[in-house]
Amino acid sequence: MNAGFDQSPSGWTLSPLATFDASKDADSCSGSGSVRVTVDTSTANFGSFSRCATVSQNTQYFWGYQGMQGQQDGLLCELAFFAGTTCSGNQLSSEVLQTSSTFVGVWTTNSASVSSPATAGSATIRCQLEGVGPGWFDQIYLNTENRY
Ligand SMILES: [Ca+2]
Repeated sequence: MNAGFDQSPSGWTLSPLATFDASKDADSCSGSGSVRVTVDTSTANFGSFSRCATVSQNTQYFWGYQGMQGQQDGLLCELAFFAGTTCSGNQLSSEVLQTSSTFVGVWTTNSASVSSPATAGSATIRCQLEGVGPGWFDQIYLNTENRY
């Protein structure tokens, strides 16, 4: 699912304040990159991006991301499950992974596991800046194995 933003943010939907950044990569991998998010303080719009993935019902999933914050206050990603395969309609459940690190300018990992609801068919991962920023995201995954 292009978890590492190799060459581009292909497969992800980016808001106007989220851009592909070829100069920053969580694994210092040339040819890869990350997504940079900023905030418009005059409108309080925060950069975000998301994608929809199909999921199985009643299944344990591992998910997470690597994030780097330009200032404290951070980053977050939200995982939300839906019935059907198009990530539409009412959310069945959701959970949020916020950066807990106070480190600035270094990549840190946030991960969790969750069981999909009995009627789940799809899930969105949506990530956004929640502070002054800027922030970067890389290696965003949702897997049945604990890896990206
Ligand atoms: Ca990358």
